[in-house]
Amino acid sequence: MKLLLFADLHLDTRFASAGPARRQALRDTLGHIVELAETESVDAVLCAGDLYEHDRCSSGTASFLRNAFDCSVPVFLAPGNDDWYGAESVYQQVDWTPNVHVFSSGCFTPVTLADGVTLWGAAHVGRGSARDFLDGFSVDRSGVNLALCHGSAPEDVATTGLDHAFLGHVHTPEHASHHTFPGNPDPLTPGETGERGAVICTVHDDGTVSREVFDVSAARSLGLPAEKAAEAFPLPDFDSVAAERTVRGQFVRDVLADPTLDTALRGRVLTTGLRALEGR
Ligand SMILES: [Mn+2]
Repeated sequence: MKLLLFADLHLDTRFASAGPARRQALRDTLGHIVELAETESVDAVLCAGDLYEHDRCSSGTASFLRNAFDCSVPVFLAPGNDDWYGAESVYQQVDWTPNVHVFSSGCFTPVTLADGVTLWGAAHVGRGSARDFLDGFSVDRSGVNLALCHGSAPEDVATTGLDHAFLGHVHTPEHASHHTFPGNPDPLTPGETGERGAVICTVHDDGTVSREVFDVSAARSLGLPAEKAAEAFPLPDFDSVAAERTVRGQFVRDVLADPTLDTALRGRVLTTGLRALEGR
């Protein structure tokens, strides 16, 4: 069985420069992902959350997503902390085509992908930081058991009986024997390294997974390759700002000391916050 995994696209996110073009590129990247799924005849597309940003969502995003996923492949969406599932969420506003399944429970819910292959999906159902869906979970059936969710401590997979967890939230790609973080497919912050993109995961009968990464980034065609991306997001020297006895110095100290932020998120919080506190 072949599954196309992606996560952390962050449609409608804010960029320091070239925002409209880059937000359009994020949409085009999703187009590339769906095209790849159809060309490669995968059995399903999996999105491990942060598909869009609820707080910045533009009015056209709901209809864009409906049309983007109106395709010949089953699509499974697991809402994350930035695109949490709720009454006012895009996930509930969209009249999805029948091939799209949105996980809407805060606990793992099973879906049969094929005979003997179960996909367990869960959703963030409110505002808040990533939670560990794997903690305390255990599968109740034989066959191949796969999970799809945003966040969670991947070392917990070992105690669940799952064969593999497809995860989002950590933007740096990580391909381990029992879990995969695909990373964000289109650049969001400077200095992003690793082989990132859409990951075609072949699930074997014994539950093992082999992976191939495909570059689906539309932003690269904007002439913003990795080296230039750093110029597009000029970053201040955080340590020197942290030494300042200013409002922004205190802000940087607090963010650097926050253990709940991963490197990618910390970079984004600092960049966005410093822009808002310019001169203070
Ligand atoms: Mn994310």
